[in-house]
Amino acid sequence: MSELKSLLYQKIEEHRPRVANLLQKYGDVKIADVTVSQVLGGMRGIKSLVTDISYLDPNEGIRYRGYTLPEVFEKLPKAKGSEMPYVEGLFFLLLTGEMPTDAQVHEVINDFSNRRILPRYVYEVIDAYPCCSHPMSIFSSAIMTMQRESFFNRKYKTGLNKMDYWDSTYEDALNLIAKLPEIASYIYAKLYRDGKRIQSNPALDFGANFAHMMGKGKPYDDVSRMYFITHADHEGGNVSAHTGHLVASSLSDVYYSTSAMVNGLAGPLHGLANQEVLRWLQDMREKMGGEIPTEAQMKQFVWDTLNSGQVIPGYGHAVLRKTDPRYTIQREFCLKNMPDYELFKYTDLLYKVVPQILLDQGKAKNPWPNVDAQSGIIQWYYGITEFDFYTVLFGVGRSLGVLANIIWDRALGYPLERPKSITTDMLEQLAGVKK
Ligand code: HAX
Repeated sequence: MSELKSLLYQKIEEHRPRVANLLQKYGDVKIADVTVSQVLGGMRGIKSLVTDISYLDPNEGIRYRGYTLPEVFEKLPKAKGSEMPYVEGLFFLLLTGEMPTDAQVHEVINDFSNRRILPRYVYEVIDAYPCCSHPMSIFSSAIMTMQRESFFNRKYKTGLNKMDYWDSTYEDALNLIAKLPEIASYIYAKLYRDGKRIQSNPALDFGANFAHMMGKGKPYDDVSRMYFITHADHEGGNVSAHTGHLVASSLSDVYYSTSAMVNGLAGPLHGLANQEVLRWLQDMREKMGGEIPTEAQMKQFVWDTLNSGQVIPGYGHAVLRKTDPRYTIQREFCLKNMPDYELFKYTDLLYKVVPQILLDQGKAKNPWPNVDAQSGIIQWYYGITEFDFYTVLFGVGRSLGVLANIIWDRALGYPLERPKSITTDMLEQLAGVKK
């Protein structure tokens, strides 16, 4: 058994009694009341999910296993000559809660490498898609196609003990994660590079191999590592993480759950916002004829967007109430690597003007930028200008967190998710509007 799996097993054994104790002795303890506006308002702030993998503080931003993002980037092992940590190290941290050693990370790198080969039929499914399809729909289908490989399903049919669900789910999850860079880069090759596939290199880690298959050298390997790590997890309630958890709660396998997660990510209020930012910026760039806008012109452009009833993509958040640290990490990368880049100047100017405009408009609860305000600029700078593809990158990263969560869901025996709905009549009665 790998060190990762045996350490995980030990952690699961330690954790199970905590959940059992809570349920047996403290099951009736009240956590909070729920208001009408929460029920009608997308369940904002209702504490009804548990995950130990990450926690989102509205003012501080995300912590992975208790570590802030800057700490994660500082403490995780890095390849020689790289500024960004190995993605495999992050997965180790998410699963076990422990910072891995270099040797532990290399064991995961080898493990992923051994699981990376895609069945031929996945390429055929990708090839069969009509040319104008969105990369996210192809990504979702490619994952779905592999459902027949599910180890968990095969074991379940033979009469699997509930305590052992996590083991085959772990195998499925690692098999899937290891294949995602291959799937994503082939979708890119198929849609935008005449289908010219670059074979993976088994000697490379997750980030470097993805860069290699995208036809990019350094520093795109670090860009990929940074991208996958910053997008990996954002606690349990966001649409993608929640969808993955929800679908898996019916004991659907990780292929069904991850494909569903990807579908949730593909909406413009969630992961697709990264492509919307670029679409919006390119529109502005066209109007400016290549000139950098003045502050006044930028303000006008932002107001025009708001006045036409659209949202400013990349700004606002359902939980965060400050600048997203995922934005800050990427902004610092830009300041270091592309301070004079035209599009970076656009985003920098937006950072200056948008928050005050959103405050003046008085609607958005959070006027600050989120992860998507900055990420596409970096991709564009390194030659990935097909912005429809950006959410696929998000999906590869988000799979790390979602799958780590699903393994733990199985380990702790979390039940089928089934909240209660009520009618508008009942709400009116509860509010005292109707007798
Ligand atoms: N531009 C314009 N208006 C905005 C806004 C923005 N960026 N953010 C919020 N608002 C508006 C809302 O549309 C809402 O208007 P109505 O009352 O007319 O419906 C009002 O302000 C209150 O919304 P809120 O409570 O502040 O925000 P929500 O929790 O409802 O929504 C969203 C959070 C992220 C969906 C929202 O801020 C938004 O649409 N942002 C732009 C799209 C975006 O960047 N999405 C990515 C978010 C991060 C993420 O998940 N990445 O994957």
